[in-house]
Amino acid sequence: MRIADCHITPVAIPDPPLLNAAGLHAPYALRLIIELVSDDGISGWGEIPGSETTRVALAQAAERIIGGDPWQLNAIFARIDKLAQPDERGATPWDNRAWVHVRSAIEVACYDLLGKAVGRPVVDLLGGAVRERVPFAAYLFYKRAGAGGEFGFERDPSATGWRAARAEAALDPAGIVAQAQAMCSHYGFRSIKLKGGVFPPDEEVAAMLALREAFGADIPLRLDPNAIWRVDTAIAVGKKLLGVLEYLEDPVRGQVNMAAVARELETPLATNMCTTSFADLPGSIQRASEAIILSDHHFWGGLRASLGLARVCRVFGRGLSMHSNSHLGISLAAMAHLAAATPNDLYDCDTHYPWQDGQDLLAKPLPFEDGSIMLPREPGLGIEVDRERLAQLHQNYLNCGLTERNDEIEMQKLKPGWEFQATRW
Ligand code: GKR
Ligand code: MG
Repeated sequence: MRIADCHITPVAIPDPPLLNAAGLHAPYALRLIIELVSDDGISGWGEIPGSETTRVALAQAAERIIGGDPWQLNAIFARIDKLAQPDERGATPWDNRAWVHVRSAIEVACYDLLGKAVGRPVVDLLGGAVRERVPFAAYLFYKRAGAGGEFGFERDPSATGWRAARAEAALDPAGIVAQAQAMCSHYGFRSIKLKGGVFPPDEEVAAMLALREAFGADIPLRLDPNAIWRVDTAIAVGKKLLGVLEYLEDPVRGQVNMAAVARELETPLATNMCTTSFADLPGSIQRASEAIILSDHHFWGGLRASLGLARVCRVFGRGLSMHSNSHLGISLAAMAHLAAATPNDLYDCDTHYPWQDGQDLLAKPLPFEDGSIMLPREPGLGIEVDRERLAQLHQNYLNCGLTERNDEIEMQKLKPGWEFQATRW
């Protein structure tokens, strides 16, 4: 079998006005969809965060792998690595590197192809499942009213249930609790994460305490201010939330600061910002900067690389959770296969999917049952892409005019002069 063709489709998915440390989500979140077609006519799919820089890199890589054998992933990666340029994660909550994402897109699409070719699910190509259900966490955001997409800051008048609730504003503890109740009752999530770094820390402490009060001690809670606090602020917040948080995610920037906070707190620290590559791991281990690392096959360079990270975590006694950005069902399926093949005890994985639910490009979106995705058992990723829907999401992309994520610019539309600060409080 050879890779005969490759199609890269940028898409834009309606995304509500969610707030974070870097500003505000745009009305659309960008993704890149890759389809690899084999010479015997099988399609393999991958999905990664969209940006023009990544699209250009992916197109270059795709050209190089045409004619390659998808079973020979090491050779395919060697071809890609010859092209790869040094790039940087950046200070934003999301990861700006192009080439790790390129590797991931191509690897996932190859695995989907291979699974379909041999009639086995991707999880089996990764060594087989250690769990059949993959639990996810509710991912709460402070937000302005509105549903995103064509509805901008308006509510979507046709929405009901969670889709109606997700257009509500949530700007204080009561709003966050209401959002959590709507999301958890719809999906059945049994853990909750709040995206912080938006309001002065004491307001976010109040939101966490309100969640604890509303949900009780059996529902683990996490707070993630995306590294926008000073060390002293993080220590003070961590002490106020002692016994309330399952973990505190990226309270400060960089491993040295994380280690300084970790020394003062009993609550474990987690990261998807301070330790994000294999080159970062020795520093993380030596400094004991994080107790938990969030894997993410999109930016750790693929599924096999993420299993490599899982092994390092096992060897060094680090916990493992999973990071997410706004995404569609191809990514969700890949996350589920990866989590199912990961032998570590996993924290409930992050997913932004509820914010995109109902807008997927899958013919049959993967359902959540009691907060979990049941591992698809069909060949490959176990999904079918609806090409009409893909074309619509591509049209959104052409219409919306966005080519890179920039939450600061979106915030400036509401608050002229607002600036992202790497450390704010
Ligand atoms: O979508 O605003 C967002 C998040 O802040 C996202 O970009 C982060 O990468 O979810 C992420 C995180 O855990 O840091
Ligand atoms: Mg995070």
